[in-house]
Amino acid sequence: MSQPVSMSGPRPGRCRVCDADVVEFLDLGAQPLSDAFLTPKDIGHEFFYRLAVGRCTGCTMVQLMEEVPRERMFHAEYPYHSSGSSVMREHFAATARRFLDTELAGTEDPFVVELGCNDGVMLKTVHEAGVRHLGFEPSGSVGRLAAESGVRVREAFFEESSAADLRRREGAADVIYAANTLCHIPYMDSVLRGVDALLAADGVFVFEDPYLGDIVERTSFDQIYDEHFFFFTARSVRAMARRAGLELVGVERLPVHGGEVRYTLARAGSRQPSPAVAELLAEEEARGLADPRTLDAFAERVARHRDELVALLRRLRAEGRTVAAYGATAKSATVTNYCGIGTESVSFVSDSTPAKQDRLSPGMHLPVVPPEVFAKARPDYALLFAWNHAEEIMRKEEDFAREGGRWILYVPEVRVV
Ligand code: DWN
Ligand code: SAH
Ligand code: ZN
Repeated sequence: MSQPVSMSGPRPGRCRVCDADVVEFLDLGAQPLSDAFLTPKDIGHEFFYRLAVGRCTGCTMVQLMEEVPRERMFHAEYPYHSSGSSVMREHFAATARRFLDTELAGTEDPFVVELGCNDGVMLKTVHEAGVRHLGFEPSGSVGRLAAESGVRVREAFFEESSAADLRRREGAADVIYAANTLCHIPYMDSVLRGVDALLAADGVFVFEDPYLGDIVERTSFDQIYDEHFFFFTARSVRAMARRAGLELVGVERLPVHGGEVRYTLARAGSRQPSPAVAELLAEEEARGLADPRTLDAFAERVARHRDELVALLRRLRAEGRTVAAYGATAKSATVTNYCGIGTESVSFVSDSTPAKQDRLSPGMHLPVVPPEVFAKARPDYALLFAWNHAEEIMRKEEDFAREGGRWILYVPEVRVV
């Protein structure tokens, strides 16, 4: 294992990027670990923290007010498998091919490093192309699956010490990549020093994470949970990059996971920023994305959507309808615990992940069952917790709708389809 970094971090209310004051704009209350699916003996021993979000008065970075120690979240039983969605498998295969065909074309003996490679969903393609690579993956449960498909994995957190160690042993990386991982890392200073130690002079650091612009636009408040510490914008990422001697040279909006942005950072002066960077910065400015009033209005909509969802579930229950849920997402911990959705309103959650099945959802203890149980139970309604995979799931479960079942969505609005 690599060296520990200061896990407690600065006092709450100080920015984890620039140390200026952070002002809270949304409190989602006491929450359990979003990916801690329980066995009956775990009941009564759950870890709770206060889930609240604020905005930095200096660099505008939106971030959690309280930090959960990383070992509580990412460990040998981490249950999320990135390859559980065919859309995501294709997304990451295309990402790898893009690196191989453009960024790395012509580079002699290229080296690709990934933070949070999970089950190898992206690096598998890099490995199959015979390209040198390494994935950092602290969660042994999923890292093992990556290794089984031939991917080189280091069971460690990426941070300054582990990155510098890799640089000494294997040389500089041409591409450092992180999908849905950088936003999980409060100790950003250490990670950026690690990137500085490891990145080749003309290399790129590419990462993609849920975009604050989409979260605000769609009121997708369930993107806020323990693992999602930062909520990036082009503006806050550019400020963060500059503090580390890096420049934001590319941005690309992605449709996956309900709306993300892929950011490309390079050493300052090594590349010309693409016009898309200035365009997105201007769009954010025009939308007032960094304006506290925009975030206060978002917080008001969150409370309204909660009230509407709770009212809908109460009405369906009064009418004697049966309601199940679909997708035991990490995101749904926020929804169920913030809205108080327990087994009186949703009888179970269907999920295809073996590590989540036959367990109880964190905090509200909804039983998680395999999809076959969902098909047999034929509930009247299904609350789609995995709304980001709506198309894929509705296609897979077309029998449900054909036989009269209705989907309940709560992003971007509470509605029945
Ligand atoms: O950032 C993160 C993202 C990438 O993944 C992590 N912090 C944790 C995790 O978040 P999540 O659990 O909200 O991710 P998903 O991809 O929305 O989870 C989908 C869930 O639904 C999985 O448990 C698998 C399940 N599923 C299913 O049962 N049938 C998914 C699909 C596509 C299906 O057809
Ligand atoms: N890249 C995958 C996985 C996202 S889940 C995808 O997009 O689907 C986030 C992953 O990051 C988890 O597997 C977790 O174990 C890992 N992780 C958390 N902190 C990390 C760190 N400091 N370095 C590397 N991986 C980390
Ligand atoms: Zn800041």
